[in-house]
Amino acid sequence: MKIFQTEEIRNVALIGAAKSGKTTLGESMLFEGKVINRKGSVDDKNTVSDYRQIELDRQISVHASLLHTIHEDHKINILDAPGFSDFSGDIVACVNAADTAILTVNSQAGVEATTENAWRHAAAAEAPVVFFMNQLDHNNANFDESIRQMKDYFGDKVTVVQYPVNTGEGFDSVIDLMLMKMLKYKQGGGEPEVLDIPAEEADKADKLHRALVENAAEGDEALMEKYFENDTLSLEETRTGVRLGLITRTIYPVLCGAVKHGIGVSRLMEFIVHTCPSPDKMNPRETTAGKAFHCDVKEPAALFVFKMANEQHLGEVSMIKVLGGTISEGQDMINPRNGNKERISQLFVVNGKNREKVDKVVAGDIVITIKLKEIRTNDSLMDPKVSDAGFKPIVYPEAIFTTAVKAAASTDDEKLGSVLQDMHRTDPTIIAGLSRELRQLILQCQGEYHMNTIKWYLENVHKLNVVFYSPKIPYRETITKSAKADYRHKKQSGGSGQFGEVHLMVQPYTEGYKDPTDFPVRGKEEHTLSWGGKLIFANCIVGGSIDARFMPAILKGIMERLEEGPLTGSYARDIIVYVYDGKMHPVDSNEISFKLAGRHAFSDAFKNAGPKIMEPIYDLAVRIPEDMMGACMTDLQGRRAIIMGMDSDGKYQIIKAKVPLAEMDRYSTSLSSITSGRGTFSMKYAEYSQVPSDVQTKLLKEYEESLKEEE
Ligand SMILES: Nc1nc2c(ncn2[C@@H]2O[C@H](COP(=O)(O)OP(=O)(O)OP(=O)(O)O)[C@@H](O)[C@H]2O)c(=O)[nH]1
Ligand SMILES: [Mg+2]
Repeated sequence: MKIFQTEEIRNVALIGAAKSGKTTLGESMLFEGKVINRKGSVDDKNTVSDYRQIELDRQISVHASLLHTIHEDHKINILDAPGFSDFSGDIVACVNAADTAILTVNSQAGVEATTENAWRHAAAAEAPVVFFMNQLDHNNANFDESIRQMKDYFGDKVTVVQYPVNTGEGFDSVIDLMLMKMLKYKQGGGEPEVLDIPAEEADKADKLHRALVENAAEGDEALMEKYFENDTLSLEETRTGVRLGLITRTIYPVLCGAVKHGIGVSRLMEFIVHTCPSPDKMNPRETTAGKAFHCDVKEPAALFVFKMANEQHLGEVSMIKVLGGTISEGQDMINPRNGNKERISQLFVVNGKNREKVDKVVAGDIVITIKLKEIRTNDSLMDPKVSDAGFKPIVYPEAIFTTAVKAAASTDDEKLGSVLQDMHRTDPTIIAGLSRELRQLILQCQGEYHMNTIKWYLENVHKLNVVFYSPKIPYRETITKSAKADYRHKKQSGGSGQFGEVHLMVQPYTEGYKDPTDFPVRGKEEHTLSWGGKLIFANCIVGGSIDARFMPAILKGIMERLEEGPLTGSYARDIIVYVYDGKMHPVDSNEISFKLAGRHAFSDAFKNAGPKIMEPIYDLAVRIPEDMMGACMTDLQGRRAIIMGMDSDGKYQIIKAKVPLAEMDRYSTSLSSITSGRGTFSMKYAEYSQVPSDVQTKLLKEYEESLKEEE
């Protein structure tokens, strides 16, 4: 394959609404570029992009695919992203790696929740966006209404570059406001017939052309001057203006078609080549050391791993974007994360699962490589000259869904843990780890559908049957008043016996607490507990009733009980223990006896000290469309939420609330169904607070029952 130079490369990410036609568009672009000679379809399960078994089973895109096509001797790299929000990890990777996002809109549906999701990720990555309004061959396609919605959601910089003449069955023609021509396509695609704009469209076309040229001129002073001088811009000037506006995100052009029938595809490719920026025209990338790095063949060699994948027959594959210089087979590079040397062994240009070896790639290109020694998503490989820092990492969306998971056969639990760790390598939005406190394997991801995808892989690829269940809540226990208790541990069994007696008092720990006056406090140790909160251990022994050497054993006994709280086995916290009396036996007293006496005395005192269960409370921010406020509030009230305030954000409202974690199981699924996928939320741990008494009663009962089960 020819080596393409930086200016001959365009990188686009196909993002947009679920099922709006991204994969079909990718397939059509390959067909138009003669990279394939037979066009597959998602319905026939034979597209180049959706080639994985899970994608064939479900007829949706689950993972991003890398494709490429050719137009006028330019190479267009295409990253076909999934549309469903559960796969946002890959959407984010694609918009970060590409230079322009082509955001498809289904003209029957306008702006959908998944359209907004794609937009949000493109905006976060500061990626240029070109809209492609698709599916205009449907009788209920509505171009004008979709444009209205797009302006409403994404602002006035949404700029019509093409509009359809005859939507619905038989759709074949569009007015192109940049070329000021009518393009008439054959069913199946190919180059369109270029016709004059019909008289009845002239006024509308002129008006929209003016708006386009004005928006194009706005991004650049020289163009603005030309525009004032000549009252218009040439085609080349308009292209330049739109390109600058794309880079600065001050113009979002809209093209249109019906990609299933090839309508609009060749012109979109021409637009990508002539108007979208080549990689060297993009703003420089920043390294973690704050240095700006220009995507230029003259710069030192540099590449960024934006995605990893496991491919049949190839094993682990790294998708890379070359961000500087030239990368050749056999080249040595440095990974700034660990200082390791990595040798580039093989480079492939790919189209889905088909690949072609190349010996060299130039700055701006996107290819795959294999057999790197120790590599992760977000790693950079740099020329030794500039190996002090890599590129800034992609920031993945935070997990919004948490579940506990276990293998159906407990002997598989270890394998499950390590498979999930592996999955994190190829999808950083899958986060799994064993919680020591909850004694559960906790899986976090982007939603219930994402979880089911993980399940599919576990079952079909790793032959692991798994069970998902609710994660436990990390409750805490504490006390609300002071109480005293004594405990004597005594055991006489033949030879030497065991004896220890401890009298203690417990009191809640609060800032600025006061010590009791019944006994002198001689020494105090403050322990910050690893699970949060404090334990103050006070030695109030007078007259040597317990030897100082037994105090650590008493503390140990108390600590053990704190780790497994007396009420529900959860961690206890924020307690002061005053050990003020006790007894020893000259022969039988030893550490173990005092440990046990301390533990039991503490437990007894705790139970009489108004013990309370505390639960984690989270700060929740829910972003929803205004008209869904009512339903969302009602739902939150059912979750014991306390509403803290409200903010507006354009057409959206942000509800801020404090909610108990225990009420938030599968919240992403409920919110999605209440808001038809439009609502989003984020959650952050805030504090522990006492559970209401009915909840406490329920928890105590549950714990008792679980103890019985264990017996
Ligand atoms: N009539 C018509 N159908 C289309 C068009 N484009 C795509 N489709 C159909 O719409 C469905 C979804 O197409 P895909 O290409 O899988 O859409 P996608 O955006 O890649 O979907 P995801 O990646 O799963 O979000 C398929 O049945 C396509 O055949 C079009 O222009 N016209
Ligand atoms: Mg797709």
